[in-house]
Amino acid sequence: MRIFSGIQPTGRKHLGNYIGAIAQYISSQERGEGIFCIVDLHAITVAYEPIELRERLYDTTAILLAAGLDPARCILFRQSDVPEHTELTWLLCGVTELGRLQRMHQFRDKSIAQRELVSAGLLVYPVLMAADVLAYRAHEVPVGEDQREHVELMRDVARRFNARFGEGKEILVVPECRIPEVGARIMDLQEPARKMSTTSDSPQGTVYVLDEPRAIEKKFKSAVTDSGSEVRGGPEKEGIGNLIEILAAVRGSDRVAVEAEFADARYGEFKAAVASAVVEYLAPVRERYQALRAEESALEAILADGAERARAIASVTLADVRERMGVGAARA
Ligand code: AQP
Repeated sequence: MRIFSGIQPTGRKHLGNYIGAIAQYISSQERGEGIFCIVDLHAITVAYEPIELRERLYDTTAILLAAGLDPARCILFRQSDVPEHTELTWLLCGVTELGRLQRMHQFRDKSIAQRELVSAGLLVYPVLMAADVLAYRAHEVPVGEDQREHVELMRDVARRFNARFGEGKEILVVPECRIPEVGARIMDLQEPARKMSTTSDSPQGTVYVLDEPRAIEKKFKSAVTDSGSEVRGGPEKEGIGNLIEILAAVRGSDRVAVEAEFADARYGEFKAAVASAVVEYLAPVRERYQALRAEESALEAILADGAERARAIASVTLADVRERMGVGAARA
């Protein structure tokens, strides 16, 4: 089984990214052939600084390695090192419905948030994401809940391509979305109705993977809850429900077990337990990160090797797609 996922080089990865996506990447190395891509071309669809982009790319690479991605057991590479992604994007634009792109939640939300330019790249973003996955004929895409709509779109693009050009064959694999049962949508600690997010302006509501233990404890201590006192989820209890979800995810257990364990606890005691579990969960990553991040040439070598191996796979798909679409000279 081939597993593919992409992650943006935003550097400051948060607990939502970690639980929803990165933890799944690590465990998928046991289940199949993992291919993981740091998507710098996606990052340029919103306002950004070129110098920072390179720095954040190394930060993200070091976080993934510190979390446990092993280049000997998976492929880890930088999207822009494999030009097949951009060529396939253009080819797939021919089987992608414009109206669907305009209705995508992420496009609508992010285009409203842009102060200067709403780029065409923001609109075409989901086609690039489809190309990322379809180029590898991946079977599974581990992501958080917010990416479900994008995976649905890429499934439709693959189906449409196969119907139009496949002559009865599945030229592009229709991938399955893999969303974790617990922790698929971690919410902001200060605004529990909103997902924890890189671009939200909520530093106290966002727990970063590289936060110091004291900062993590402080954020959980000030997490917004409700006027009640019972540790259980449900309507009007989004804040506590989110903390229950976080504790269940980092312990690898479930919400029911957490609620049962803390049935008699006060909110303060429960928040402290969640904070200490998260500190323990992230500590090994933060400790390994510093040494890995210091060696940029070693990170480059890992990415270059990954790109070469990725390209060997993607170029085969591209040749098939070009052939089927009648683009370029016919194959001998
Ligand atoms: N709150 C979340 N809970 C669970 N999973 C999440 N993901 C993101 N937020 C949550 C998952 O993380 C993976 C990487 O996402 P990305 O490449 O989009 O990285 P990002 O831009 O740094 O993350 P954000 O916070 O999603 O960014 P914005 O601010 O743009 O909203 C994906 O698999 C995603 O599902």
